[in-house]
Amino acid sequence: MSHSKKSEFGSKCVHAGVGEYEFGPVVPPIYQTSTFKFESTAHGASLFKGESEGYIYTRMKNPTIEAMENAVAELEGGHKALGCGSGMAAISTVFLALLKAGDHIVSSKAVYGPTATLLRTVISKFNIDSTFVNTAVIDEVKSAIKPNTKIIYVETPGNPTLEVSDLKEISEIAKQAGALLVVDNTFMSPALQQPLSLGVDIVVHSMTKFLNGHADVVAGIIVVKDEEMFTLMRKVLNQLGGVIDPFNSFLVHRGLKTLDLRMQRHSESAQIIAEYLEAHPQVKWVRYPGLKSHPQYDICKKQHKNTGGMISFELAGGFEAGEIVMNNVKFCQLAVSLGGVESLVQHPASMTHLSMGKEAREKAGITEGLVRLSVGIENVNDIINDLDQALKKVEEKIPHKVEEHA
Ligand code: LCS
Repeated sequence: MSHSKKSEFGSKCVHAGVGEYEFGPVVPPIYQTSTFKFESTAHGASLFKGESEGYIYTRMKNPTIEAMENAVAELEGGHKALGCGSGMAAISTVFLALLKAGDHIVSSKAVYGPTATLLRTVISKFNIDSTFVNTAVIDEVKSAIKPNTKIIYVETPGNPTLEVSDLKEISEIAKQAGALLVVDNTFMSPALQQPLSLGVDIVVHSMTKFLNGHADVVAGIIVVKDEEMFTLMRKVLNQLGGVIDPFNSFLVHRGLKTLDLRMQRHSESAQIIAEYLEAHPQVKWVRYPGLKSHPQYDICKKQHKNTGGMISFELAGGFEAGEIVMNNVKFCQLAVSLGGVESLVQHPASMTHLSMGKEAREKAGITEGLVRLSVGIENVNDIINDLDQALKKVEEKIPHKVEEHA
C-alpha cells in the first residue's frame, strides 16, 4: 500500500491510500467510470472468476474508491474497508450481512435516530429482535445478552447524549457471548478513538461527518479486521448496492488529509465552549467528554486521544429557551449533520431523533430541551460571541427561568 505505514497518525492522514499512478500525480486520479474494458473474453472471465486482479464494474470495485478505502482502513488500523453511499448504507449492510431470522441484537439506546428506527421497523420484519440498553452501563449490556445475540452495536459517544461506552469491557462481553461487536465511530473518528485496537470487530462511520469534514458529501464506510469478513461484506454490499461513487470518494480522501489537524482544532475550541456554557447561568447542564462533569469522564480519558467537537447542553428554560437560542444564532448555523468545518446547531427532539418517538427518546435520555452543537474550526471567539448574544435573547425573553435554575 502507501509509504505511510510507519508514520505518525497526522502523516498517515496525508499519505494513506495514495499509490503510484500514470503521469505521476501526487493525488489519486478520479476514475469516473461505471465500467472497465476487458482485453478479451478470457480476460473478462478470469476477472469474474477472481483469477486475475483488475476492475470490472464500479459497483464491485473502482480504483478511486479503493484508494479512499485503503486510507480509512489504515487510519482505523483495520484490514480493509468498504465505502458506502451513506452512513445508513454502511450500517444496514452490516446488519443484513451478519444477521438472520431468529437472531438478536443488543444496541446502545442513544444512537442516531434512523439507526434505532432501522432496527425497530425494518430489521424487526425479518424476525430479528433488538434490545436497547445504556451501553455506558456494563451491567445493562451483560443482562441484555441472550443465547441468540449475534451483534452488540455501540455508538460511542452516542448521538446526541454523548454517553461514552467502555469498548474494551464490552468487547470482553461480546467474546464471551460469541457475538460480534460493531461500533459506530462517527463522533470521534480514528484520530481520537480506534475501536479495533480495543477488541472491536467492525467499525462503521458516517463519513458525511468528521472523516470528510467539509459538509459536501454523504457517505459511509465499513472497516473490518480480516479477509473473511471483508469478502462477506463486499458480497452483501455489492448485492444490496449501497456503494459510494468515485467523485465522493475523491472528496472524502481529500478531506482525510486534514483529519488530524481538524480534530485537534475541533477539540480545542469545543473544550473552551463547553466550559463557557457550563459556567453560564442560563445553562442547566452540559455534556462534553472534556468536562469533569461528564458521567464517564474516566473512560473518556483512557479511550479518547482528545475531547472532540460535539457538545450537548440543556438550557434552564427548557425547550422554549433552546428554541430562542437556535432561532437567534447568526454565526453558527441551524442545521442537522455535524463534523464539518462550520459550526452547526440543532434540536434532536424535533430533528435528527424525531423518528424515534418521544417514549424511546425519553428512555435514551434525549430530553426535549437538549441542544446539540457541532463546533467548527472557525475562530472560537466568533462562536462564543454568537452563543453569548443568543443566550442574552433568552434572558430578555424569559428571565424568570434563570431564577428557577438558581
Ligand atoms: N451514525 C451517526 C453517529 C450519525 O450521526 C449519522 C448521521 C449516521 C450514522 C448516518 O449517516 P448518514 O447516512 O447520514 O451518512 N447523523 C446525522 C445527524 O446527527 N444529523 O444529520 C445526520
